Amino acid sequence: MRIFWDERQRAHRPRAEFFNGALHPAAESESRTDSILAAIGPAEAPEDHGETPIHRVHDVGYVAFLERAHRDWLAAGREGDAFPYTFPVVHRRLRSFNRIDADLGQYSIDTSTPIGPGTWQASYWGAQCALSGVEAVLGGSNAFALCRPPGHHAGKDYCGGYSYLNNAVIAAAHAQARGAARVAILDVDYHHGNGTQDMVADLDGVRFASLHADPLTDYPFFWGHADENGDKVHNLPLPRGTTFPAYDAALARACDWLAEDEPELLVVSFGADTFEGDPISHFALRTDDYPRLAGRIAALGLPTLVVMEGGYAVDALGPNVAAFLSGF
Ligand code: OKP
Ligand code: ZN
Repeated sequence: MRIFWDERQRAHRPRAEFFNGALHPAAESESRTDSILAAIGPAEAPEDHGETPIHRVHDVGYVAFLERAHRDWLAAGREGDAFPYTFPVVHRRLRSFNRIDADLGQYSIDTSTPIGPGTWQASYWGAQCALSGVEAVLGGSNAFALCRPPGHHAGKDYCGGYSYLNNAVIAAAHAQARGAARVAILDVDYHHGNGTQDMVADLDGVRFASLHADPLTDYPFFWGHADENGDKVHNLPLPRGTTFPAYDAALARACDWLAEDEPELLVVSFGADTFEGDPISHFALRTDDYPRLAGRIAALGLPTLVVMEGGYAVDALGPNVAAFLSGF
């Protein structure tokens, strides 16, 4: 398993996120990286594939916004991380403004995803890890892209859920550009990958299956329900409290559905926030469940890229990631 990580990803250091009527310390912290690196050993730096593979799936205006948002924020006389506060509610007219607060609302779905001075740099290099991971997989070795910040809540033209660039979708589209006709994306983070689901709608030959907490009870609420399922999307919402036997049964169904399409390559969005000790999540997987979980995915027998998504029990995060990767 080749491992990709870039030190420039450390530049994203969100201080706080807003929910339940208050600011809380950001759960998606830089210490997550140290826990993972300590457990899985040395990583390779990615190659720079530039912005072309990002523009293949993200809106040009959105990417330009990510690059300049924090400068505009400072120019408006603000300090700290940039946060949105007004959103273009469904059916309101989108237009271009010369106002950072309008841009933040237009390109965000929530108030958990602040933009700081290093957010673009970190997201860019995280995406490069995913792209180098694809190259490794096409070269015959499975790969793990230690993407931080995560990506699966980011859509074509929006950030959300601590995610700015959708690493899994950038990787899948790059694999297609390099010749893979059919690519499967399997999302095993605790939260539904709404951004991935939205973006996959625009990609012929890409299927998305996801196991996640029922959005009736958990973020992102407005996506991830079973009645969204169709030819390209297979959501398997699970109740809070889910333990490994029920999780594994749902995973078997997800894998069978992905295999039907005979994909040439698999991208796994892996979140360790399904862990019993996760501070913001409510499943009950244990560290020694992760090798078996990964074993079922590996049994698909596909060239596989794993991209990192969530996981917030920082001390257990490294051991959980190492346990998962050991199953391949
Ligand atoms: C990102 B990933 C916390 C409210 C904030 C945002 C969750 C983002 C999860 N109680 N919710 O999928 O791990
Ligand atoms: Zn998550």
